[in-house]
Order: sequence, then C-alpha cells, then structure tokens
Amino acid sequence: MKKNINPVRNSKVDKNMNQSLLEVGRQFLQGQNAEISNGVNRRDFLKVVGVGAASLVVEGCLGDSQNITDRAGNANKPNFIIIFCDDLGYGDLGCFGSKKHRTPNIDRMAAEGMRFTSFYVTSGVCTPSRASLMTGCYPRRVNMHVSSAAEWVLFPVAQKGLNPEEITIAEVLKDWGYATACIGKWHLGDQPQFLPTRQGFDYYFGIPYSNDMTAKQRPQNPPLPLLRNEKVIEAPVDQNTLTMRYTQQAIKFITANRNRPFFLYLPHTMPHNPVHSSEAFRGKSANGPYGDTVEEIDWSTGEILASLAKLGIDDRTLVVFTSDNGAASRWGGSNTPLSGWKTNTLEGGMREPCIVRWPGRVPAGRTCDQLSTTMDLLPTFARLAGTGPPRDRIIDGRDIWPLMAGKKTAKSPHEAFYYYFKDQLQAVRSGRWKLHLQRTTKKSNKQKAQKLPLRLYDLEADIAETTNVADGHPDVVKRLLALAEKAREDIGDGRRKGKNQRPAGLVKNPKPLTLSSM
Ligand SMILES: [Ca+2]
Repeated sequence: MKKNINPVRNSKVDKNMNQSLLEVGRQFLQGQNAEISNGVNRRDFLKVVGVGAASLVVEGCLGDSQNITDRAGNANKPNFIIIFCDDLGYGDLGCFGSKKHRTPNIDRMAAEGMRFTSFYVTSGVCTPSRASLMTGCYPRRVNMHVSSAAEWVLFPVAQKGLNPEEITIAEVLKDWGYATACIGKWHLGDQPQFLPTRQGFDYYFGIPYSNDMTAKQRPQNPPLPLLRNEKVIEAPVDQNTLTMRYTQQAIKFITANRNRPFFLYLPHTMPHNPVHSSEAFRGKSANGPYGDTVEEIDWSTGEILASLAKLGIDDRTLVVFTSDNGAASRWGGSNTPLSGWKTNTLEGGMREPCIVRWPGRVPAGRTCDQLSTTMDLLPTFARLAGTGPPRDRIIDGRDIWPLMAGKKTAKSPHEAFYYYFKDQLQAVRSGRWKLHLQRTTKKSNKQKAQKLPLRLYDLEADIAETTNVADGHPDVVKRLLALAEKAREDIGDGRRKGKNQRPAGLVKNPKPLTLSSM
C-alpha cells in the first residue's frame, strides 16, 4: 500500500485521518494499547474511501533500471545516500582527530566535501535517534523516545514501532519518483507493519534491531535474524560478513538504479558492540576489534564512492556520512574532545561527526560549525528533490541546504536544540550556549540519587562542558529556560504530556522474527 504523502495532495483525507489518529494518540498517551490494525489504520481508512490502492512493491527493486518507468524531470533530481554508523564516536575518524583509526576514504570524502562539527542526533541511543532521522521530528513528538515498557530502545518482539502513518524521508522521496532502499539495521519496530518495506523503502536487507539482542542478552530473544524485505533469510546472522554484504547490496542497488533518482539509507550494524569484521580487516587496526570495524566501514565508504564515480553519477549524488549516537564508554570508541558517552546528554552522546559530499554543489574542504541535526535531512532532501516536507503535521527539521551549499551568510535555522534522555528534557542549546537543567539523578545499585544544579556552558569556548558560567550570564539562563518551557509545552517532559505529540504504532501480540515465522 502507498500513503498519499504528497504535501500538495494532503487535504480532506488527512483531516479525517488525523481525527482518527488523534484518538489513537489520546488512547496511547493514556496508557491504553491502541491496536494498529483495529480500524483506525490509515491504509485501512484509505482502502475504505477508495484511495491509495497501489500495492506495496517489495520485490524487484534490484532489477534492471531500464525496465522502470522514469518520471518527467528526473534528470534534475539528485540521488541521496545516508551512511549511518551505529555508536561511532565524534573522535573516531581521522578527519575528526582520530590517531588510532585509518580512515583514508572517509578523510578523502571530507576533503572533497564539508565537515559539520555541530551536527546532532536527538538521542544518545538507537531507536529514538533513528525515529528522528526518518521523520524529521523529535522522538517525543512521534512517541519513539521509549519502548512500550519505558525502556530506552525497542527490544526484540516489541509491541511498539514507528507509526506507519508517520511520513518518512523515504516516503517523501518515493512519492517523488525515487527508488528507495534501506540496507542495514532498522530498529524502529520488528513487527511486519513496522518494517522498512512499510515505511517507504522498496527494498530492505538487514537486521531489524541491535546486534547484541540475542539470547545471550535475554533468553526469549530469537536468533538474530537477517531479513530481505520482510522475510528472514538467515538466523543467527553471520555478523562477520555484515559490513561486506551491506556494501555489496548497496552497490548493487546503486548500479541498478543509476539511470533514475534513488535514495539509499545505509545504517551500518557496526561499530555497535559486539563488534565484528570480515577476515580482511580482523586484527589489522591499532585499536583492536573496534578499530577493525571502523576501518572496514571506511573501506565500504570508499567502495560506494568509487561506484558513483565509475557509474558517472558522482556529480548528481549527495552523500551524508554520520552516526546514530556517540561512542559507548567501554568498547574502544572515542568522543574526543567532547565529554560524555552514548546514552547521555553531554555533547559526546549526541554530537556526531558528519560529512556531506556532493562534487560541484557542496564546496570541497570546508567546515560548518552551525547547529544542524539529522532531523534536517528530510526537509533538505525534499527541497533538493523538488518537493517539500509534509504540510499536514509538525516537522522539527529545517532545510539546511544554504549551510551545505556553503553560503557565507547562512546561519543555523534552529533557535534551540533540545537534549532528551528517554522522556526527560535535560538540556537546551541556543547558539553558543548550552544549559543543563536542574534535575535529580535516579538511584541505582551503584549510585545514590544526586541533585544536579543548573549548568550553563559556552560551547564555543568550552566544547568539553567543563566550566559552569551560569552565574555570570543570568540573562542567557533566563532565555534558555524559556526555550525549555516551550519544548515542555510542545512535546512534553517526564510525565507532563506535550500538546503536539503524535502516537507511535502498537500491536497487541507481537511475534518473534524467525526463519519459519513469515
Ligand atoms: Ca546506536
């Protein structure tokens, strides 16, 4: 089924549907299980009113591009590739200061493109971060900030998933004539109605959640599945060859679609722990198994860029390389010079290395320090494709093409950026200032509850968040507190609900993804 996502065409149907969705949202926010297939599903609704009868294409996207009907004007549409690492830290690439990892291909990509040094994800962990990349929205807006059991990510056989009624970056582009593929780790729901093939991707190849979510982690977890489209093709998956196989799949997709616009989303499984690499890279880096995986991802990136050059589509392909959250504290990654680690709201958890490359359009060898986010990719790509973001709902991301194009006067479009940990708003950044809000940490087995004061940091002078300057800048503190209050009202904080949150998808009886399940 295909969603009616053209912003120009969203009118009466959307209004009616939104009323239904608001009802699902109300139920969800009250803690009831809103069954996604109980009659308020948008597709079912569209079926009832006789709209959107196109069938979901899950096979054949790797076929010969000559057989695919081209839309008028496609020649002017750029291709988009997002290479999205898992838990790669701010200081893990040569071009971001790593002395341990050899990343010549990614460093060359940076020399041929632009480094973004204040580029953020919306969470220190996988699921919420990915929800934002896909929807252009803060995780709390789409209720993907926690699992249905209030855990910080989705675990296997999850009740929750990204609501199929959300309009993903893939759906925006697919509706505009793009071939779309997701190759890698998804982590936005492992039930059929939440898989990439139901969220705008013609083709899916990868694992549905994190690579540590095996029986070793929780006995009820099924063998880690590898999916092609909606079918499990291998379980447990051989993780050693994943990066190599993703790369092969990516190049196959690029090659098959060389004559039409395409969107490739390549969320690597690595270097998330447990790290694995193929034989050619194992034991070769100066930083153990973690470094081996980073160097294999560098190889992969080089292969993808080489294939663009070989196919003659280099100058009409925009490639973004970044990570879903910062490096974890214990597997060998680095967030230097930032403080903090994966999961938390210090810069190390949520500021990512980011490189944007598009020969001839993005100036080579430049650095942009303006605040930008993964949420901005949806509106930016939509604009470059010749369309726009959805107009029937709030999108938090903004078009950052002026920054990518290197316009000297271009500034961040964000007055504020909000750092959430699970359901809690913990910090806000505006311009050079970052304010950590006063809060009490939760008691754990290892630590007593601790009261953390209000802390203001000047990120331009103090990127590592070491010196609290709140006392010297009461006016700044006041302004940032007011911005924090705006976010609370809009998307909530803790138990306080925001007035503009939308529901996640929920199923009552989720089933494990196994070789025989589909
Ligand atoms: Ca991650």
